[in-house]
Amino acid sequence: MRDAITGLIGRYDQLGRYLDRDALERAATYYGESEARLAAAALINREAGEIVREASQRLFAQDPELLLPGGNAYTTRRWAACLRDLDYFLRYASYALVADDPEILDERVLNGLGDTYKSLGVPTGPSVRGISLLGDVVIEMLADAGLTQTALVRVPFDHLARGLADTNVRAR
Ligand code: CYC
Repeated sequence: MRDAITGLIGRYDQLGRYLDRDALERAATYYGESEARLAAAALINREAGEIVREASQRLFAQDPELLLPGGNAYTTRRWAACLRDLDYFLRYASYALVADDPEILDERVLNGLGDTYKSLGVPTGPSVRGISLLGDVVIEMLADAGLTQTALVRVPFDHLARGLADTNVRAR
């Protein structure tokens, strides 16, 4: 597991170079964003249950057939697996948010997920929408709390959504 700073220093160490102006600007940006990143992580920690509930309700309102016989979230077991998956996505997004590094999302979440979903018939489109809705809900809650620096909050959700959409394209 890596964060923006260990990644940056590691790259300079490999090159045997001092931290130059680019490196220090990158570090300054990361430290300058720290308050916004921590506020988002704190909100996610506090409201995780509500965020997952709200995102799933929006998803099922958009795609009601998911919950009907033949839908992938039909039966309580699969509905619960879907909420659990959303919870995984949210938790790992919060790690990546604090670290400002997507590596953890690739390693712990995305690797193999496309294949798993494919073999279980979990539909990619609605899963990608669910991830995106998690991001929407987090950003709305942050905005309601008066926090405006929310663009960076989208990044890990977009990374997960794009990664899942891409693995599915490649798997075909
Ligand atoms: C199942 N989701 C699974 C499974 C895995 C994951 C491994 C198969 C094993 C199981 O059921 O537990 C996902 N596991 C993960 C992830 C991690 C992990 C991401 C990283 C930490 O360890 N179905 C829908 C919705 C969507 C959904 C669109 C919710 C957004 O229609 C999810 N995932 C879903 C469902 C299953 C599942 C319904 C059960 C499928 C089945 O058993 O038939």
